[in-house]
Amino acid sequence: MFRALCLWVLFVVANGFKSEEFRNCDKASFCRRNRFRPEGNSTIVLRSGVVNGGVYVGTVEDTVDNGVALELWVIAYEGGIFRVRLKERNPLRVRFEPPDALVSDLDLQRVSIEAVPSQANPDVTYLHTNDGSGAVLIVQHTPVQIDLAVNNAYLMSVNNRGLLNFEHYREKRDGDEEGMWQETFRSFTDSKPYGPASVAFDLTFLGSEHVYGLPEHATGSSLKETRHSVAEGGGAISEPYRLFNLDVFEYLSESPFGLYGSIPLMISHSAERTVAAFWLNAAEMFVDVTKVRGDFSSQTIAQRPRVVTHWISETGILDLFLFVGPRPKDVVRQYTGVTGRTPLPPMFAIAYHQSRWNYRDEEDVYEVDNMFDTHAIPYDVLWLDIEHTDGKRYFTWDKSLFPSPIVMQNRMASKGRHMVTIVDPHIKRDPGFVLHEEATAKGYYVKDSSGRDYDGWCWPGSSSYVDTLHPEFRSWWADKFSLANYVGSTPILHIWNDMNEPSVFNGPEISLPRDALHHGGFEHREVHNAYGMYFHMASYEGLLRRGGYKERAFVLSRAFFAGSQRVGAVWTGDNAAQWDHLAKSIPMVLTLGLSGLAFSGADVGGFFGNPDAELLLRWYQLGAFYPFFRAHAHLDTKRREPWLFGEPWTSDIRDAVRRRYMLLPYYYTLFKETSKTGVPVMRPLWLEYPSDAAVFALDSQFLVGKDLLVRPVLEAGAKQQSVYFPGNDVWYDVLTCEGYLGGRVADIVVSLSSVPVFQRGGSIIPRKDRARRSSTQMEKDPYTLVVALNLVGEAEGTLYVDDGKSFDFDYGAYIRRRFTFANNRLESVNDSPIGRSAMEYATDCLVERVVILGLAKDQYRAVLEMSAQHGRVRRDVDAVYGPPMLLKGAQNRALVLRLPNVPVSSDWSITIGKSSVV
Ligand code: NBV
Repeated sequence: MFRALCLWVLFVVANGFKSEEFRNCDKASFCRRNRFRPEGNSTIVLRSGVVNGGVYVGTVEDTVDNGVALELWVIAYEGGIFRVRLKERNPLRVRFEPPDALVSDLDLQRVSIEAVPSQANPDVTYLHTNDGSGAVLIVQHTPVQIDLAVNNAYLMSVNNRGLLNFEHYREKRDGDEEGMWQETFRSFTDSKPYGPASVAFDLTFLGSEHVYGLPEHATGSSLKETRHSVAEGGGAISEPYRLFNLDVFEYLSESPFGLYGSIPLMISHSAERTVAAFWLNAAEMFVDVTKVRGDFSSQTIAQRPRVVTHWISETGILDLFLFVGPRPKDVVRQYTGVTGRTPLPPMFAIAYHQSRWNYRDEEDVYEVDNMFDTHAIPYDVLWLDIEHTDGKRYFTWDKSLFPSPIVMQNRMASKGRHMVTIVDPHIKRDPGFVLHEEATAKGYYVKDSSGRDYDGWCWPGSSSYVDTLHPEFRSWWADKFSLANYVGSTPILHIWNDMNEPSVFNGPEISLPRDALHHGGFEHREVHNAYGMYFHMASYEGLLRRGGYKERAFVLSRAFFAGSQRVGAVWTGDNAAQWDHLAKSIPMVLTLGLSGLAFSGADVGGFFGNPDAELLLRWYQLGAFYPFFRAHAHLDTKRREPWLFGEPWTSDIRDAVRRRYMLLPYYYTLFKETSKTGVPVMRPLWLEYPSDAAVFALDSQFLVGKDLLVRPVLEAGAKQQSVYFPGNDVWYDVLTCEGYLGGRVADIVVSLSSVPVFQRGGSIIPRKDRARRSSTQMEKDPYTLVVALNLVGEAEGTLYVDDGKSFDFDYGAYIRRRFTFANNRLESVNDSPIGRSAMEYATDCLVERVVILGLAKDQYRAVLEMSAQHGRVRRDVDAVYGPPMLLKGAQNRALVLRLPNVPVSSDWSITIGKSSVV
C-alpha cells in the first residue's frame, strides 16, 4: 500500500499539471448541452404573480415537456439587495440548497415589495421597494426576463439572451442525449440515477467593461473573455471559468480551471456604477464571459458596453442575489451582509506564521524556534503538517517524533507563541482507530452510490470521508477538539484543514464520485462545493467550544465556499516557487477579499520547487502585506528558513517580517473594520478610487486599507518599478519620505532591500516599532503614530485595540481612538460610543513617537497638552529630523517627535510650530 502511495506521489511530482485529468466544459454533458444553446429560445414564462407578505410570488411555466410548473420568488432585503429564486413546484426529488452559506434570517432585514403592472405593456410588471436604493426590477413575463434598473438606468438583465434553462427531474426517454443518465470520464463512470438536472441562465451587466470575482482561479482580477459575442460568431476563446473545488496538482498561473474553492459571485464595475450578482448554488458550475464593446457616452442601451455572462450549473436551483451598489464598498457590504463577515481574528493569527511540510520532530521544532530568536526575526506560529501524526491518523501524534507535545507547546507558549496542527477530512480505515470506529458506528461517513461507506485512497491509505453535511457529525467532530479528546493538545494549539475539496487520490478528478451519497440522500454532485466549508465550520466550532466560546479561534482551510469567511482564513493552496506565481498571488488574494474572504494569503516562497534567495526575499516582501502571512513549502523542497541564505538575505527578510509586526496595530484596526463592513484588508485600487479607469485592471499594485499603497517587486533583477499613484493627493515613500503626486506614474528605483510602499497624504497610521519575538510580547509596547500630511497639511486615522484574544470586545472591552492633524495640531480623541458598557479594556500603552511626513524642513517646536489628575499638563516634546523607521533605506527626512509618552487611551494634543513662532 505504502509503496503504491509513494509511486503515486512520485508520478504526479514528475509530471506536473495535467489538464486531461480534469473535465472541461466539453467533457461535462450538462455544460455541453447549455454552452452553445441558441440564444432567444427561452421557454420559461411567467403566468401570474402576487405579493404575499412582502414577497413577490410568481407562477411560472416551462412550456417544454407539455408544461412544467415552476415557482418564482422575488425577495428584497434592506440596503439594495434583491433575491430571485426559481425552482420546480412539485419536483420528483428535492433539490439541494446550501442555506448555511447565508447568515441567519434574523440578520437580514427583509423589505416589502410592491408589484405594479406596466400601463404601457401588459407583459411587464415592476417590482419596487421603498428602501431608498431607487432600484426597480422590471419583470417581463413572456419569456421571463428580469432587469434591474436604478433611476431608469438599466444595470443588470437576467435572461435577455434567452438562455435560461431548467432541466426538470423526469423519467428517462428515448432520444435522451449521451451523458444525461450515465457519464464516463476517464476510467470513472457516474451512474447519474436522477438524470439531467442542470440550471443555466444568462446575465448581462450593462454599461460595464470589467467584471471580477468567481474565485478561485489563478488569473488576473479583471476577468478575461472566454467567448466571442454572438455578433462576432460566438465561438470559444478559452474554457469558461469553472467553479468546482479541486486539488489541482501544480496549477498553472493563468487558467480558467477551478481550484480549491468556489464562490459564484461576480462584481461588475465601471466608473459610474458597481453592481454584483451571487448565485447560491453548490454544484459544479461553468461561467462564460463575453465583452461587448460600446460607447459609454451613448444614451441608447444597446450601444453601451456590456459584459454578457452565461452561468451553467449541473444541478440545484436558481437562487440569485442581485446587489445594486452603487459603489464598490456598497457591493462588498451587501454581499457580506448576506453571507457574513470575517470575525476579528486573534492577534497572533495576523502575525507571521512559519510552516513547512514537515518540521520533523520536536528537536527540529525547538531548533527552528531558537533560530528565529538567534536571528531576531519575529514569528508567532509554528505549523505541523501531516507527518506529525501517528500514520496520518488525525488528532494523534507520532510517538517517536513528537513524544511530548504538551511540553513542546508549553515551551512555545512561554515565548508567547502558538502552534497549528493539520486535521484533514479523510479518516484512516483502521479498525483500531477510535475515530474511525465511532464514525463508522454513527454513520458519519459519505456513502458510495450503493450505500456503503465510501472507501477511497488518501494520505493514510484506505480512507473514508466524513459527511460534513450531517449536522450531528459536525457537533460530534467539534467535540474532538476538546483538550480531553485531542490528547496532547493545549489551548495554544490551533487548526489547519487541508484536502477538504475533498481530495481523493483515486477518485474522479481527485475527488469524490458525483454519485456518492450524503446525509439527507443528497448526491455529492449537489453539495460538492460546500463540502469543505462545512468541514471548516465544524473545526472552528470545535475550537470555540474548547475555549468555552470565550477565546477566539484560528482555523485555516484550503477549500471554501460562500460563507467560509465566517469561520476562518483560507490560502491559495499549492503554488510554485516561480515569479509568475508570486505575481498571480496578488489578483488571487484581491479576488478572495472582494468575495468576502478577507483573511487570506498565499504560501510565501511558493509551495513546489526551490526559490532562489531573490525570489524568496521578494515573496517575503510581498507576503508581509497579505492579510494572512505564512511561509510554507513542500516536503521535497530544500529547507528555506529565513537565515539559510546568509547575508544580505537574512537581514532583508528580517526587515520584511519586522515591517509586518510594526504595522500590526494598523492591520488589527483594519480587520476590525472588515468584521463590521466586509471591506477587505487588502484592496484593489478601484475599491478606493472607483472612478479612475487607469486602475481597473491593475494587478501589480494594491492597497492595504485605504492608506498604504504597495507595489511589490515581481521580477528578478528589477532595478526600478513604475508605480501609479491614484487620487488627487500626495503619497509618501514610507522609507525615503519622498512625496509623489496622485494621478501620475513615477519610476521608483529599487534595491534588493526595498519594497515600494507609500502612505497616503491625509492619513495617520499607528505602528509598534519595537522588535520582539512575537506579537503577544508586543502587547504593552508603546506606539508610533505616522502622520502623512495631505496638500493642505491635514491628516486623520484611527486605532482599535482590545485584548487580542477574547470576545470581551462584544461587551465593550476595547478602545477606539481617533487622531486628527489640522492647523498644526495633532489631537487624540475617543472614538468609541459614549456611555458605560458591561466591560472595559484598559491599557497603559504610551505613544512614544510621532513621525510627520510632509512638513518642510525647518526648526520646529512641539508642545504637548493634556489633562491629568492635577490639572492640565503642558510640556515641550523633542522635535528633530530623523528616519521614519529604523530599517535599511530609511532617510532622515521626517519630523520625529520623540518620547511624547502620552497614554494612547487618553485625550491629548501636540501643537507644532516653527521654533520662532510657538
Ligand atoms: O499536507 C501536505 C500538503 C500541505 O503541505 C499543503 O499545504 C497542502 O496544500 N497537502 C497539500 C497535501 C499534499 C500536496 C502535494
